[in-house]
Amino acid sequence: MVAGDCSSLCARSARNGRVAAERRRERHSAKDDPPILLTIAGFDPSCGAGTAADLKTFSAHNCYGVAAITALTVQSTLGVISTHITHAPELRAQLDALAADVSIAAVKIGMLGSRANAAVVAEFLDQHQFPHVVLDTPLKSTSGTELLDASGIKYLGAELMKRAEIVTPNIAEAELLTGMEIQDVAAMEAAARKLVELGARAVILTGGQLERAVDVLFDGAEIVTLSGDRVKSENTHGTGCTFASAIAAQLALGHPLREAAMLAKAYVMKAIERSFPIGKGHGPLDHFYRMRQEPPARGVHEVPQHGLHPAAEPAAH
Ligand code: PXL
Repeated sequence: MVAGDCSSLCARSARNGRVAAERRRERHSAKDDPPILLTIAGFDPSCGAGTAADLKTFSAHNCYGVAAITALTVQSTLGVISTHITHAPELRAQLDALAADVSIAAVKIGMLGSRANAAVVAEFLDQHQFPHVVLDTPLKSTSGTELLDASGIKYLGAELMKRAEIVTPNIAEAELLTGMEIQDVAAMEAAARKLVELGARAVILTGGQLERAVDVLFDGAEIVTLSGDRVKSENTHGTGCTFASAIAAQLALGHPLREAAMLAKAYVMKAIERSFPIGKGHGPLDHFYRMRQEPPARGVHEVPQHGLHPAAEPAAH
């Protein structure tokens, strides 16, 4: 075969592929498709936190996830070794490519790395007005590595908080953002109010570090405390990312804010409870615990009553 034959054949088969894909799209009804959620966050190679945790959470809620990477972190379950922040134009290009292609039902924002990236995200949100935006605020890793630079933290407080439907800091992050000291639930409530004064539309301040795992939700009108038992586990890496992503998924699925927060808290508690260690340090949650059924107890068997075999059907008289 000569080269010309091959290239015209290839062009024809590519054209046929495109036409077939177009026909499939036309026949397809989008009504029952899962919502598409975008995470804007860093990559953690141990896949406990960041984009990997977010995408697993979206999938566990029957949503489809896409991701724009703000940083490559070098880390394992033992902690963060280094971070390599994505340059702002590259982040912008990822966001533009995704928004031009898919319809985004909700955005979850995690590690941003730099003020320049935070500014790109603010601009992107202004341009698109997405139905739901959840802003998580990972500022430092547990091992102390900076996840957002100092001017980025100021920018987040002044510019990003007001663009989100809900902000989800933990106690240490709320202390950094408000300058307040938080040691009990009363102080959590005061800090949640302060964050709303500073521009947040709603805040859920997570108190996983406290003896009782109480979260405080303030939507500018009413304070709601969500309490739960502290789940004892070493496998808590990525809890914040998972919680914020679960809220984004529940909002995209149509739940109102308070309900979305309660469902997300229940999911996170169960995912910690069912977690398993994968390395020598803090392991991830089990995002897919719902897919892992406990095996039946030994000697106990569920016998289907109908439809297995004519012998299993009730006799017709
Ligand atoms: O858990 C906060 C967090 C978020 N995102 C990324 C991280 C971490 C903590 O290490 O690495 C990418």
